[in-house]
Amino acid sequence: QAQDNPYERGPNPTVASIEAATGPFAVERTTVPASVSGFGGGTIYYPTSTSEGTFGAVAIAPGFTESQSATSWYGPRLASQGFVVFTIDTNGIFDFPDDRGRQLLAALNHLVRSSPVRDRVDPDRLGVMGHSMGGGGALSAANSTPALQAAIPLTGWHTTTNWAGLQVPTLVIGAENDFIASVSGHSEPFYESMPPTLDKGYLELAGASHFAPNSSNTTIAKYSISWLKRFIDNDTRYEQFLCPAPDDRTISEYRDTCPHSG
Ligand code: 9J3
Repeated sequence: QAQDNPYERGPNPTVASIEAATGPFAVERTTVPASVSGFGGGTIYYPTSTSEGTFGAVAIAPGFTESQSATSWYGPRLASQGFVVFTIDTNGIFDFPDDRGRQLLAALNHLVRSSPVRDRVDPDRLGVMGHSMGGGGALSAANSTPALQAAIPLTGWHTTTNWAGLQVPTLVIGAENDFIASVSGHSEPFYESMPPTLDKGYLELAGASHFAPNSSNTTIAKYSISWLKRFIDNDTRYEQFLCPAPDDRTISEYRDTCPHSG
């Protein structure tokens, strides 16, 4: 049977495949030096295969005082599912969210124009993620750049709570026991402020702290993979994991706009 979605990559997904520590693609990495302009360098994780064409890509920013090591686990985890993943360092570890957002966009620009893997990336299928102030940066980048295909703030922190202009499909991931970026002060108002017509989700990690996104987490991985696949790759094979809303015991609350339209 002919595949009618040109962006679909990899075999048909299962719960086991999105929960797995690694996906079907072998992954290599390359280092981008801090001397690059616009952001602080980073590490690009990419599928070695060139037989399926280009891949979508996502840039990931760390939080306040953090380096790329805080987000390293996303590299192999997401790239092995069929994405080019760029975990970045920011120019300064104290940079605020909007600055981190501009740096995420600079990183994506570098990725598709100048990086050694530029020929492997589809420049029209890009997304942003980030932890805490890096998650605030992901929101900021998505707000300024509607051509992005997906955003995932991870226990995001931003002084702006009104994202009514956002047009990028966004999965807001918060943590129930986050006392640094409380869900009541950050993730929940972020989600609620976004247009009701937007493809958006709110996933609250049960019993988790602000720093849950900094180490391997199967709940974060399986729904981030599903969101990126669904909106960067237009891969409706993953809609089954997002709609109807997930009811994992590791999720204290999920809000959605199912069924997705984009
Ligand atoms: O990136 C973050 O962890 C932001 C939380 C924070 O400490 O903000 C205080 C200014």
